[in-house]
Amino acid sequence: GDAWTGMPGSITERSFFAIKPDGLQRGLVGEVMSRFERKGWKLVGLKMLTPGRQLVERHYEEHADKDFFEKLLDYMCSGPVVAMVWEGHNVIAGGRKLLGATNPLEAGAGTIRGDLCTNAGRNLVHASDGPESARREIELWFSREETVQWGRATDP
Ligand code: IDP
Repeated sequence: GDAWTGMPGSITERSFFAIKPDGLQRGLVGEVMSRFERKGWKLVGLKMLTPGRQLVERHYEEHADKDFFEKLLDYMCSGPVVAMVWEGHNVIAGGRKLLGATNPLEAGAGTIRGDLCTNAGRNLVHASDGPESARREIELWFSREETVQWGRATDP
């Protein structure tokens, strides 16, 4: 295929991110997006939606057997999220670094979760955890037409 989901290992690597409902409730959309922009990554997909249960079940299918699964679905479906695709050098691993650990107590100072939240059950932002999940999640949340290919003077 033509890899609209990105080419891992290249500067056109892409990853999926979502600002979770607590991020919108707390008015932290700009703060979170600003950190990605300042890092140097390029926004290539953006939309806002209140996800349905089916979408979130598929998104988190690897956690279906966890005791927190039902609560996780309730949380993720409780209000609008901002779904995003960002592109750039090491955006998959680097995006995870910017977020910090799943449990904000273990997330370092300077990370989004370390700086801005306290609870693993309300940890503000999702980021794909590897090339396979990046591709799977971009395809799950976006159609090809909803992503944008555009150039910046700084890209070369
Ligand atoms: P990640 O978001 O850092 O990739 P995962 O282990 O994939 O973390 O877990 C997915 C999401 O499930 C977390 O972001 C968090 O919202 C929720 N979660 C994970 N562990 C717990 C827990 O122990 N209690 C409550 N929620 C949890």
